[in-house]
Amino acid sequence: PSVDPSVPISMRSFVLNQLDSNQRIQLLRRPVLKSDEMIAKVKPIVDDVRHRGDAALIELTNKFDKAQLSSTIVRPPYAPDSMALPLDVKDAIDLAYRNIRLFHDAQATKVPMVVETMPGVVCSRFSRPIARVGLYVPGGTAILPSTALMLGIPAQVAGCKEIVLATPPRPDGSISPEVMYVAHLVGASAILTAGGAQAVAALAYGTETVPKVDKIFGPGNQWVTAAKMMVQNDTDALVSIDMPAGPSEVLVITDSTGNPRFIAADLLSQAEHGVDSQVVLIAVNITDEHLSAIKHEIDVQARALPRVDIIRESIAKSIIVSTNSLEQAIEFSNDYAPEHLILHLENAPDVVNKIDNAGSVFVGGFTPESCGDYASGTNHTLPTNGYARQFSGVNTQSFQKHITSQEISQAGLTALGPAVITLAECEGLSAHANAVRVRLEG
Ligand code: HSO
Ligand code: ZN
Repeated sequence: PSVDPSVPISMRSFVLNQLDSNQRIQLLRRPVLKSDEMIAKVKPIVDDVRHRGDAALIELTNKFDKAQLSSTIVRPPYAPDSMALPLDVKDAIDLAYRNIRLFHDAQATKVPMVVETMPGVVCSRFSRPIARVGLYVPGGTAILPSTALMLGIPAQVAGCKEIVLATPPRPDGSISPEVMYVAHLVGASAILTAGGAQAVAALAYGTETVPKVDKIFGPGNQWVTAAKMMVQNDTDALVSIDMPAGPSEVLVITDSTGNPRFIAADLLSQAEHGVDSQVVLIAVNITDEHLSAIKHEIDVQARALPRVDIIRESIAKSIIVSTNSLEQAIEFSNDYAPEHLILHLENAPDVVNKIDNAGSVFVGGFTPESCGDYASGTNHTLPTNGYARQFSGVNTQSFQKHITSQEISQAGLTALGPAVITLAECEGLSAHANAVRVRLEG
């Protein structure tokens, strides 16, 4: 589509106090995901891979990725040539690996939790890795080795036995050396050179060569998301997924201390992900001049970016909400439940304990989201679409199950048993009551 370059790249503006409740609800809304429609489209693909296995996978990879492969699975040792990188890129990946590893190591449940609820009644909980996991690393408009790190590191830390990293191949059939290098670092046991719904189906059901996995992680386009939702609902597949995914989001709250250049840069870093990226700025008590300076920076910086065409579309759908109350700003943000929340506020650290819903929080003017996207240590696979109300981002425990256990002594049963008998009789389940009685009668 032709764009008029004289039209400013600007967000729509609203004043929080002037919104009626319907308008407020409207602003909190994300684009509707046409999941039923997408599920109807991916079903034939998923069924095909499920029934014809590798043959279907190879045909679909040829059709969608234009790559001609005789096998879609690569096992280690990965060829050194396939992961040859410029030194600065390798060093940057190594630094990111180190930080993400440190943060995810600290999250692992290592020692069992043990609670003696009554004398002689010992309850405990211990963790085990999910044995086989599939990690989806999108291809498309950008290569995403960072996503391979964000999914591979917690899988490695948790001790998953089979780590299958799926990613669409390039037309020559190869995978980018960055992703290959990360696969090597995280100890991926196989690389599935396929993308889209066909990759998800192969992971969920397995094929002659692709191992079936127990849980599928990772972001993806609508095809990938619909396929994940579909296989999760199939009890034959017996597979779970990390979380429902939607377009990426950032919400920035600023006050009069916010630096317009920093704020604009943060908003644009999210806007460049895709035309559906959700970008929100809440301005607390700032002057018209300050707001104009932010808008000016957005326009100027956007025009200098290679992905300006994507940004033009996403920024046009984005919003600035002005308010004179920090409390109202926080309330709006908690209601929105953003994937990323950036606090460009004078007392940013003090605001953190008022945040109830967000995927990840970036505190203060020197904490760009980009650092969390790549290398500070936190995970960038986060809940979108308002799901931050009930979901956490991907973390080490996403790759673990927690098993409870108990051990009761004879004295413990003597103390606890009568209550269990009473409750069992209450429910009319006498066999349950008997299981205690036979022991107490000794
Ligand atoms: N911001 C994205 C993650 C990402 N950014 C990957 C750059 N690369 C998640 O919302
Ligand atoms: Zn990003």
